[in-house]
Amino acid sequence: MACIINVIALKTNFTFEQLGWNNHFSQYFTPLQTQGFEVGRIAVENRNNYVVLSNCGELRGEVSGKLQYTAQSEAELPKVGDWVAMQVFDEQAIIHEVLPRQTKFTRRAAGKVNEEQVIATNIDTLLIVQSADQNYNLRRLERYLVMAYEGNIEPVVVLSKVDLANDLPQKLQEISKVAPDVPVLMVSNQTTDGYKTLEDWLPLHETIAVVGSSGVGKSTIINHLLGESKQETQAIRSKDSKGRHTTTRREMYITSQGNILIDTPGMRELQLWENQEGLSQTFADIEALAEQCHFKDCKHIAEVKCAVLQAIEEGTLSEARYQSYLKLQRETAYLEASTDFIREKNERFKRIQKAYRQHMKHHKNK
Ligand SMILES: Nc1nc2c(ncn2[C@@H]2O[C@H](COP(=O)(O)OP(=O)(O)OP(=O)(O)O)[C@@H](O)[C@H]2O)c(=O)[nH]1
Ligand SMILES: [Mg+2]
Ligand SMILES: [Zn+2]
Repeated sequence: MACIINVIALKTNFTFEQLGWNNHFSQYFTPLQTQGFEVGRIAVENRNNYVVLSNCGELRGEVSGKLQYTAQSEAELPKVGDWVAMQVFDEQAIIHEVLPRQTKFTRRAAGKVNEEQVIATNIDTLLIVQSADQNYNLRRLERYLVMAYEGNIEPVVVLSKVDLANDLPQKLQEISKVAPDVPVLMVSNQTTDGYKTLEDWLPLHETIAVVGSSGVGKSTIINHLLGESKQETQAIRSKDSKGRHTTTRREMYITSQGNILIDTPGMRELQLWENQEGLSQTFADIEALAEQCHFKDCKHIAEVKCAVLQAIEEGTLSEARYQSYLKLQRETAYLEASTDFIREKNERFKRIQKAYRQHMKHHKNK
């Protein structure tokens, strides 16, 4: 059944282009369209199903048996932000394929060394929210920056709860050192300071994912932008919310102006899932220094004529930032090594299986 309406029949009247559709996706979708598939964008991922925005309105979606079976890993299944090819039956969508992602925000699955967890996809801008009170943490900010750059996503820092901060200028200065080329916005959901700047800044029809620790005010900001309390925030559940996450799932919202916002639950573990790229961009200052080291393979630990160590000594590079760089580098190296290890193990297993099957076949034929 093809749907005739040509705008997403949500409460909004936006076209696919206004919801982030572009040539990249249409190039992959055209052949699928000739086979009779519809296109949709994943707005919510529940445990066993999805909410999909489509020409036919808001649909409940499920993954086809084939996609379930052929997906190489959990990360390849549909995630919030994905554009998908699907078949539509009444209010139901069967999702057959995830169109290649343009960007993705991803981390190492909590507690699992070798599993990628895709948080959301096809994001243009990552709003990294840190509250100006006790949650403020430059090392965590660095981690988010690495993840943004790694996923090809433009980062923006939002300092929230500025009503609770007493040393704002100092914090801004510290942030500008850690993220020199990244815009910093400041808001207070209490006094509404900074709301106007945030609204003016928000790019239209781009997908913006809002990330940050639990309780920093992500949902409160989104509620304000939506002009209604669509999202539960901690204040509403204050009786039972001791240390708990209020937002429990990732969800895409469209404001009446056409801003596409993805709310995410606060993340406690931020393990990297990446290679060198995001790290180099985040620590461009250290990498630039490293080029001036005397030894080409300088590890910047105890070498003579090391430009990095010299910068620390002279006070132009902070010891904490340097330690953070080393730590994230170790984490990346460890991940690379263990991924290789698992891959090798899987291949060995497959070889053994194959040999066994051949052996059995040979045996039978005898
Ligand atoms: N003083 C002050 N409180 C705020 C501000 N923004 C949010 N809060 C309060 O902080 C608490 C947490 O806000 P939420 O919006 O639920 O935080 P969240 O980041 O969505 O948290 P999770 O969903 O758990 O990840 C609520 O009680 C808010 O009222 C602010 O700018 N100033
Ligand atoms: Mg929330
Ligand atoms: Zn060095």
